[in-house]
Amino acid sequence: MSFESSPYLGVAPEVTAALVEARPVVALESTIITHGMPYPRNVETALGVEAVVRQNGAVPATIAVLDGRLRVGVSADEIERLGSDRAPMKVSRRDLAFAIHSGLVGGTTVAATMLTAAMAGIDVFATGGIGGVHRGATESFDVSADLQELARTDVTVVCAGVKSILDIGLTLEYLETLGVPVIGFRTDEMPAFYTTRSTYRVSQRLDTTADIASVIQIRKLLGLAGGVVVANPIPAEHAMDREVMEQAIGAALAEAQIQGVSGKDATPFLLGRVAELTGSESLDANVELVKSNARLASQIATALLV
Ligand code: PSU
Ligand code: MN
Repeated sequence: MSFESSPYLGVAPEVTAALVEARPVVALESTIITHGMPYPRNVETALGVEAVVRQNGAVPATIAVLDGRLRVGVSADEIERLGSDRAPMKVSRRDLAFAIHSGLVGGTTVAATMLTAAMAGIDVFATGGIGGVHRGATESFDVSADLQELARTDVTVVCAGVKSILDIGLTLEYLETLGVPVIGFRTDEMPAFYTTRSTYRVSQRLDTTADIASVIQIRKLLGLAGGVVVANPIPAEHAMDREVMEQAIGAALAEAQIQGVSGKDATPFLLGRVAELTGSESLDANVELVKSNARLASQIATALLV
């Protein structure tokens, strides 16, 4: 763990100062900016999420690849660059070195953001939804690298569960196999991103950020490698109708199959089609849940320092 920069890793001075002084820092991903939302809503959202982190007493560290460097903490102008680039790269663990080498603009996935956060010494990370086991994975083998990263990298990821473009049940089984706890914040049920419920159970429910921080600390003291998922349901007033979502997801999955979309393109394609089919309501919901996760992550980062 280093708070310092190197030729390939650039940690913003504000982030370094917070880490050195043991003040709370929250990492934020950038695939959501480059591949997860349309311009300019992606940029507005990324800036808004950083503001939420600050309002909750923590320092935001948006992670991305820019100009041949892995960056921890970027400027508003750089968020604009990420959000408006015409051909950004989606950067997961396997792509990191190439993305730095190529000089391309890269949005880091949950996996790449986690491992970069760990390099910089950041313990808590907020996002919308993590990747998981895709529906039909028994044939396609499409399992997000996010899950393996959770198995090996000691970062807590606050999310709104997993989208039901994925197989939620298989994703939870896979995380159980890897030894990754999925903590439901004030819920017994795994949230499904746009909806608060999924019928699948989380591994444990905790109702306070102090309890969550305690579990994270105990894991650390025991030397248990790997991350923790905190599943924070979308605020009820922003939740979507389950039937409407399931229909859109069914249609998007059918189109992906007809068009032969696979590999790293699968998730952005499905997210894009679902957003188009459900219109601005789903985009609004997405923005709100990310902000809610940023708030909770800031509170957990603060509780970890008490
Ligand atoms: N789920 C969302 N929005 C997203 C992603 C997932 O609701 O933007 C992004 C995240 O960056 C996640 C990545 O890490 O997609 C997973 O991609 P893949 O399934 O190819 O691993
Ligand atoms: Mn995949």
